[in-house]
Amino acid sequence: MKLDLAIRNAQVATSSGVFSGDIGIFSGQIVQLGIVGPAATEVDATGLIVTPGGVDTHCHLDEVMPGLTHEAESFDTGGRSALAGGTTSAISFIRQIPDHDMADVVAESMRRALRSRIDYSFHMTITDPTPEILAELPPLVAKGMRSLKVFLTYDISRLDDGAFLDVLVAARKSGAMVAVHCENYHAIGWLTEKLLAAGLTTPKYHSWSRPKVVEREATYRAICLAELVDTPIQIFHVSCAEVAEEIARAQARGLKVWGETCPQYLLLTEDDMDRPDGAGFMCSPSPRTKADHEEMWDMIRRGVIDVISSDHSASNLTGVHGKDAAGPDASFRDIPNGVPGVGARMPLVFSEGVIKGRITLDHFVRLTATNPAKLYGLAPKKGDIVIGADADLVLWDPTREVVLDNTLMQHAVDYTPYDGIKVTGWPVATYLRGVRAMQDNNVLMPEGGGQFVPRAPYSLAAPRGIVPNGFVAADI
Ligand code: DUC
Ligand code: ZN
Ligand code: ZN
Repeated sequence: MKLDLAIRNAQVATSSGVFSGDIGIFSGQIVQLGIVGPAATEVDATGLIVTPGGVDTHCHLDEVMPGLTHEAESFDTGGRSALAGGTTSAISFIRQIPDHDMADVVAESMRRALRSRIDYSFHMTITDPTPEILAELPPLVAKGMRSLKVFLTYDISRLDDGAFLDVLVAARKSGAMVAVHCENYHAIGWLTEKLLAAGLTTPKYHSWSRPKVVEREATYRAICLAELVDTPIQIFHVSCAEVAEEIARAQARGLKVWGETCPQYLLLTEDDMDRPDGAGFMCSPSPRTKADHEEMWDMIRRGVIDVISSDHSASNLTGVHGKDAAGPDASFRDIPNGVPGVGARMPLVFSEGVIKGRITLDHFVRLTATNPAKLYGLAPKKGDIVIGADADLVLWDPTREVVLDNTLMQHAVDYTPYDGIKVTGWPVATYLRGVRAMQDNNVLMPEGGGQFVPRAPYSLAAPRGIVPNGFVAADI
């Protein structure tokens, strides 16, 4: 058989180790590894490292919001940024919108995603689990959107404990994973009122309004409620070791609880929000301190945190929907949360993790590709360099030094919070299903080149079969 593409003489980094050799690709898939046969297209990767394409399982791209508005980042521009930074698949969000059937929002989201340059799937965010909405979920999960997302804070989206339990049970019954944003809504609201009344309104007080303990309390509560009804969960965007400790305790008890963090909790600090452009660093949970970053790397090395996603959430600094839209003296309460990061994630983790010696190369692969792909049912197609997987690959120059700036991100957002950070190691080429999608910062994959990836039932999302009593098991 003549291969379509051979990538030769690379350091090939897989989830289980690194070897020197070739990768053979036919019809978009990896078909040979080691020493491979002749190919129509030959790529010499001498001196380069090849990793699987990044899998970013927490990425807000053109999410349909109330009023059916558009976000700053479309699937086109977000996909362009992803490819520039070595990410080939993402899971975005389909949010329940008041007075709309879930199926309508699914249809609109699918329409928007037709512009994607990368492969994609969706989490479905449930903001009001009425019986009608819950009844809509099983067929949508069966179509491959095999995960639900809930918020325990934010006025427009938070669920109370009973509603959260309803979603957990709906997920268990339909075979979906649940992702949870954990912060205590009432504590944040109460603290916010007190801060604003005291005149403490600037972006730095965003972090004062949501200290670690509000994240830790909600994480512990989410874990307990998930244990009560035996539903696997992933805790989104863990910001500090105190929160990760709650996950570690749950894991030690054998619960199916996983933890994700993001580059903002490994690089940004609460002091960044005290800069003149501090609004650009506001996200929730809040960035913490440099000491917290090191503790989080420990949690990563221990395996308590096993996924690093971007939580790419794009508000411009300027413009009508931007972070400065409420004026220069706006209180932190009125400034949109979220930082862009889909393009920066892989280079930042490669440089801060692998090059600085905090993690091994195969651990980098697991954190940024294999584990998220497994946890959300994208494996074995996505997330590793193995025979039969999609040929989603990144070629890295491990010696290239690059100072990040917004142009390199290639997203639609007007800033990056990582501006000025120097990284060592840079993606020089990205392949999606065997097609060269980026070369030397030029994104070649056209708008619409990405595909929806339906996710089949998978074991990590299955319940353990351990509940407090027979009533919970059988009747709820
Ligand atoms: N936090 C979220 O929960 N979602 C998007 C942005 C943010 O900062
Ligand atoms: Zn969140
Ligand atoms: Zn998010």
